[in-house]
Order: sequence, then C-alpha cells, then structure tokens
Amino acid sequence: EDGYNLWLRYQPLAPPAQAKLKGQARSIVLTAAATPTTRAAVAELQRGVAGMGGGPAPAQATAIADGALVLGTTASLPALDAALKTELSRLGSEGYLLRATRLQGRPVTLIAANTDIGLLYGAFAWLRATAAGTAPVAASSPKLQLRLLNHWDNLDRHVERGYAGASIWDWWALPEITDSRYTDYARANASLGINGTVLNNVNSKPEVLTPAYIAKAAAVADVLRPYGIKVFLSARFSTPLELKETDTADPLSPAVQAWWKKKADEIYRTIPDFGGFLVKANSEGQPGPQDYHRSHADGANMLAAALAPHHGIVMWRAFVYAPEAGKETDRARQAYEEFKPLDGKFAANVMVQVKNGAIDFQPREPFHPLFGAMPNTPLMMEFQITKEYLGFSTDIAYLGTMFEEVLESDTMQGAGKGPTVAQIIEGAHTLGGQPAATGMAGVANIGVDRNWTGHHFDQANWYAFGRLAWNPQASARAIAIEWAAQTFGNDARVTTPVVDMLMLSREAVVDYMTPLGLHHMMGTAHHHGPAPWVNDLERPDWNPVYYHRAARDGIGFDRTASGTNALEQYAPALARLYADPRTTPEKYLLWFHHLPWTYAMPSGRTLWAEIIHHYDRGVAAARDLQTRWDALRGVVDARRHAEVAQRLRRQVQNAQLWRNACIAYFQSVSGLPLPDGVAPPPQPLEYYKGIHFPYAPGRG
Ligand code: BDP
Repeated sequence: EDGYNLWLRYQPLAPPAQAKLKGQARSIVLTAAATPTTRAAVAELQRGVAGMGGGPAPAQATAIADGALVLGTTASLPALDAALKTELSRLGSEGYLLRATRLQGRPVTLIAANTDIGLLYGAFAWLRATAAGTAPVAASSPKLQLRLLNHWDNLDRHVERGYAGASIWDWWALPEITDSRYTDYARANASLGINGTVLNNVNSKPEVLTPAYIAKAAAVADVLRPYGIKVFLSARFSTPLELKETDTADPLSPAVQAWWKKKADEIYRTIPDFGGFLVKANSEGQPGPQDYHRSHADGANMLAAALAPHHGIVMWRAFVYAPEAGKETDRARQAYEEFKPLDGKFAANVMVQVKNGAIDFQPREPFHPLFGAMPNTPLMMEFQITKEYLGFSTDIAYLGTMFEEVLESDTMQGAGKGPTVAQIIEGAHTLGGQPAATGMAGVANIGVDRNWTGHHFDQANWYAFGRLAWNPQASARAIAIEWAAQTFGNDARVTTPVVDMLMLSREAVVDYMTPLGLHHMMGTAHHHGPAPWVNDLERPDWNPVYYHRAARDGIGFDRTASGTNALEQYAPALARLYADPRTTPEKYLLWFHHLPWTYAMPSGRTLWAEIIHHYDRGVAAARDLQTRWDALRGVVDARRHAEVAQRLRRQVQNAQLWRNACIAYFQSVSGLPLPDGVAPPPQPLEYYKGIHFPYAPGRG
C-alpha cells in the first residue's frame, strides 16, 4: 500500500457489510443518457462495489430489477414519486439524493440528481458512506458555488511551497501527452465536490497566456471536464506589456482592454468552459493596476469585462501589503485599508479572494477582518492546504480543525450573534438584493510523490478542504472520521486512534511553534524551523522580531488603541471584547496585546511560565502522536506505517528544536530564570542561531 489510491481505496469490507453491499448493488442501471460524466459515475460504482464487496463488479443493466443501484435524473425517471421530485427540485445543479426506495415495484437503491454531475457526486457520496459504514446522507447540495484548488505550480514544475515533489502538470509534455494521474486527480477531487482548479502559481508568468500554453491547459481541461472540474489560470497583470503586444498594462488604456478581450476570446475558443483568472496584483513585487495609479477595482473590472461575455470570473486576491520598504505600519491592517474603500466597486463577475487571516497562513490567526466588512462584494475564502508554516510534509497537522476554527468564528457584525465567517462566505450578506457569488479556494498540497501529498496524513488536509468547501459548516471531527475509515479501513482499532491523532495535531504544532497568538517566527524565505531572533531583513514586516516584539518589558504585538489599533477593523462588539487582555481568547492573546512577562495568566502562571508551558506541551503532544502511532504497528499496513513512523521521529525533533530555540531566545530577551522544573535548552542560543536549512524545499 503506497497511498496512491488516497481515500478511494475501496478495500474489502467485513463480511456482514459485504453481504449488505452486494444486496444493494446487484446491478447498475443508468437511466440517464450515457455521457462521459455518467460513464465515470458507473465506472466508479463498479470499481467501488467490486473492491469493497470483494467480488466481480456488478454488471450494467437496462431493466430495473430487485437490488439494482439506479442512477437517474428527474427527466430520465418519469415515474419518480412526487415527493422525491419536489425534493430534487430543491437540490440545484450539483446536488443529489440517495434513497432506498421502490421503482417499478422493485426495491432499489436510488441515486438521483438534476444533472450528470449531480449523479457523479451522488455516486461518490454513496461509496463514501459504504466505505465508512455510515448511513448515506439523504440529500445534499453544495453551499458554495466555487470550490477550487489553487496550484502554486510553476511552468518548470517547481511547486512554490510544495513539499510533495514536482508539479503534477507536465507542461513540457502537454498537450500531446496527458498523464493518467490527471484522471485520478479528477476522481479524487470530484469525490469531494471540488469543481475548479487554478493550474499555475499566483506568481504567474506571461507565457501561460500564449497560444502554446493555452493549448496545454485545454488538454488538461479535456481530462478534467467529465468530472465537473473547470480549469482556471493565474494571470500576470502585465502580460500584454511583457509579451510586447502593448506598450503599457494600464487597465484604462483602450489598447490594453482590447488585448485582454481578444485574449479571452482566444482562450474560450480553445477551452469553451474556461473558468477565469486568479490574480495576485501589487503584492510582493507582482505588477498591478497601482503601477499606473489605478485601483484594484480598476484592474479587476478590466479583466472582468473581457471575461464577462463568456461567463468567466476574476478572483482578485486581497493578499497585499504596502509596497514601500522600510515604512513602519502594521501589516495586519493593510489589506483592509486597501480593499474596504472599494466595497461595491467591483464588477459582478469579480470575487475578492481573502486569506483566512490578515498576516499569512500562520499556524493560528484570528479571522481576517475583511470578512463581514465588505457587504457589497462577494468574498471568497483562501485557505492554504500545503503546510508552508506548519511543518511542511514532515509534521502531522490536521488542518480540518484550523479551517473549522476560522469558519465558525463569530464576526459579531450583526446586532446579536453572528454571522460567522462561514455564513459570510455562504453569502449571508446580499448585494443590493442579488444573491452573492460564493466560493472557497485551497492552495494545493499535491505533487508527483506516489502518495500525492508527501505525508500520508496530509491527504486528510486535501480531503477536509474539499468537504468544507462543499459545506463550510461541517464538523472537522466528522470529516476526520470519514477520512480515516476510507483511508485506513473501517476498523475502530485504527480509526479511533487515527482520529484522535488528527484532532490533537494542529494544536500541538501551534504549541511548539507559535503559542498564545505569537506568529511569523519561521526561518527566512523557506519558512521552516525557528528563527525568532531574525531582525535584519530589508522590510521591517519580514522580520520575526517585528511580530513578537519581545523586549525586556514584555512580549506581544499591541494591536489595541494604544498600539496600531488593527482591532478597530473588526466589528465594534468584537473589538471591545479583544481590547482587554482579560476578555481576549488566550489563543490570540499576544496577537493583540503586548504584556509584561510577569502578567498573571488565568492558569496562575506568569506569562513567561505559560509560554514555556505551551512549548513543553507541544513537545509532549508530538511524542504522544508518536506513541499512538507506534501502537498501530501491525494493525496498519507495514509500508504506510513505517513511512509515517519515520516522519513522526522528525516531527518530535522539530518540536524539540522549536521549543529549545524559542525558550533560549526569549530567555535572552526577558532575562528571567526558567521556572522550577523546566528543563533548560541543552544548547546555548548561539547554537540554535547557527542552524541553517539550505536548500529547503518549496521556496518562492
Ligand atoms: C506567502 C508565500 C509566498 C506566496 C504568498 C502569496 O510565502 O510564497 O507567494 O504567500 O500568497 O505565504 O501570494
């Protein structure tokens, strides 16, 4: 077992479950027309039933017989009873219903939907429930319209922040040669309901919009299309200028506007269902409309106008921080400051894509203050599935709990409670009465590694992202249970400990890296390993010392009114709550407050002792993960067990390094003795400062 099959392993079930399965799927009847999509659904059901049932695949039949698995749409099943028809009519173009019912007097298992893609999603949902041994959901439809992966993959196959090998997109070989992995990629994503993918890095290159690359993207689109997945591209704002086809990239220049219109027409001639553009502009050196003293809205709307006739969209990223080096501001404030004034100024087919937090995919951040602050603009969530700041693919950190924590955060924008971030992105606000476009994007953690994600447990993060994009209010624990059962087999001896490991893992990483609201203390550029002492980078806000502000008097970033007042960007009720360290959740304490080392924590410890306590707790949790996994030797298949065990050894070392380096450094600043019973870091601070990580993977 090498992990290639992800959660679609379809391993033989226990005998009673097998007997039940065989009774439910004696034959497969497709009442809808055979199309690439419905054929994929039938093939997946055959594969799944054969695997889990431990026998031959059920044959496809035309007549409905007892025990048939029937796939159909309202149109193809005129005899469907009125109640089911009504139910279906509420499920939209991607929903499905699963039902044990009677058709033509025969007991059958029905997978019904309004469209082919709904049938494919329904087939996957039924297989998921069968593998996990749970009752299939009766009916489901996605709460968000756009559920996208964002690949930070370069055209030379280097993956920025990728820790699972090279890019799966072999641009050199395309379009003639398409890897069979593309189909498995499509199956895996469709099984979660992911319906779009941005193929290339947000730090984009002009070449991706040349005819040769459009043809390559079209070949990928052809493979993904039957699985309901649309292709998008990251567009570089200065493309026409850099290709020397215009002499400016100013969005108000008629020549530039005409160039993009022509380009959009050309793309749609080749990829008729092309999704649209993702754009990183005026951020970290990328070109953008501000180069011409135009606004983000001017830039986004120009591209949107080119795509609108083809129903394409623009996802304009809000990840910006002021370009001037050396200017002392709070980076956490900047996206809000640039975007909030533009609320309501974006064209109808623009979505603003906002990272979950205001800094940058840290192990923990409070939710981004833009959520709830732009009621007239559809906001898309951007999560990072690849673990740039959470231990790459060597450490286990289940992000389901992190995504859930963000999504269930109360923005306190309303008069009473709510809306939560999940409700905001689901379109809780209205755009002058218009329903808002909705979406969620996840920066992919996929590469050519045999197991796709580098660490077997990182598959859970891809999985959790997809399930939460379908339903942002789903439970991270329930998702972990499903994943564990499908990935390791539905046996409580394995699933219970695996779910426990997943559920404790992200907090462990927060504890041993950046507890109590600390953030951005990772090594320069590669973002691996501890480097809280770094203070010599060109921009103040690239330095860890800028973020933790540790000094003799205390530690933490004062974002209240006495500091940068970034807090004022949140709803007044929440800002009031977080203005006082006593009513600020402990997990965000040093994000919002600069406090003396002797500050008394609710635990009775001083802040200094509490920080150390968290570091020690993090190391203990990493060891705990290892102990729990060791106990599964012989229960989990040998290869995957050994591969995870090796990585857990690294994780424990990594946790110890973080703990020792951070305690040594903070002690050098605080000048305080270690509390009783705390083990001193085994090496002096200089030793930790001297550790370097040259050639760390995934650099930008
Ligand atoms: C940062 C990454 C960098 C990305 C940037 C972004 O370090 O590689 O280009 O985010 O999101 O976290 O644009």
